[in-house]
Amino acid sequence: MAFDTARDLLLLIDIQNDFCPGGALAVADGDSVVPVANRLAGQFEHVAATQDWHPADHFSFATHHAGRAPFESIDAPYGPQTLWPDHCVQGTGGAAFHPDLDIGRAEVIVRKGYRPDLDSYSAFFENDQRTPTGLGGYCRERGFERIVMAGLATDFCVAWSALDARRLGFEVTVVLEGCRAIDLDGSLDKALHDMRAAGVEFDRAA
Ligand code: VGL
Ligand code: ZN
Repeated sequence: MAFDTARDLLLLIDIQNDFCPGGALAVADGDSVVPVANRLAGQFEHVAATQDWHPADHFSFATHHAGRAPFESIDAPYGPQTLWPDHCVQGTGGAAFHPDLDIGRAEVIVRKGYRPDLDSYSAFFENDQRTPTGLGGYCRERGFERIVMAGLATDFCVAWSALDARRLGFEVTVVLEGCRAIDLDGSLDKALHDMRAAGVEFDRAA
C-alpha cells in the first residue's frame, strides 16, 4: 500500500475482546486481525480507533426484548435492527481492546453505541444514519483525506464506517486481511458489493 502519512488516517475498528474468540459476540478468527492491525499501526503517522461501548440493557441486545433471540431482526424506529448477544458493556473486560493490540499511538478513540435506544455500527453516524459521532468533523479539521480501515466486523462496523466515510467525501481503503466478518444471511457479500459500488478501495497491508 502506498501511504501519504500527512493526509492518511488509520482507523482500527472495534478490535475488542467481545468480538474475539471466547468473547460474547465472537467473530470467527477475529483475533487474527491483531497482528495485521499492529503492522499497519507501525506504518501510519496517524492512528485512530473505535470502541463499541454499550450501556447494560442496550436496545440492540436480544435480552432487552422479551421473547427475542440473538441474530433476529426487529423494526426499530430508525429502521431494521439486528439483535445481538449482550456485548461490549461499558467498562467490562469484553469491551476492552484485545490485550495484544498496539493502541498506544492512537490519537483519538471514538466510543459509539452508548445511547440506550440507538445502536451505532459506523464510526461516523449512529444507526439512524443522522446522529454524528463527531469523527467526521474531527477528520476534516485534522485535514485527513483518506481513511484506511481494518478491524471487526467486516460486514457491520467496518462496512458501515467505510460507506459513511465515502458519503462524507473521504477516500477509503479497507485492508481486508485485517478484517473478519460475522456473515449473517449473506451480509458479507452484500457489504463487499456495497463498498465496491461506493468507491471503497481494497488493499493489502505491506
Ligand atoms: C458490531 C454488531 C454489534 C461490530 C458491533 O463491531 O461489527 N457488530 N455491535
Ligand atoms: Zn455493538
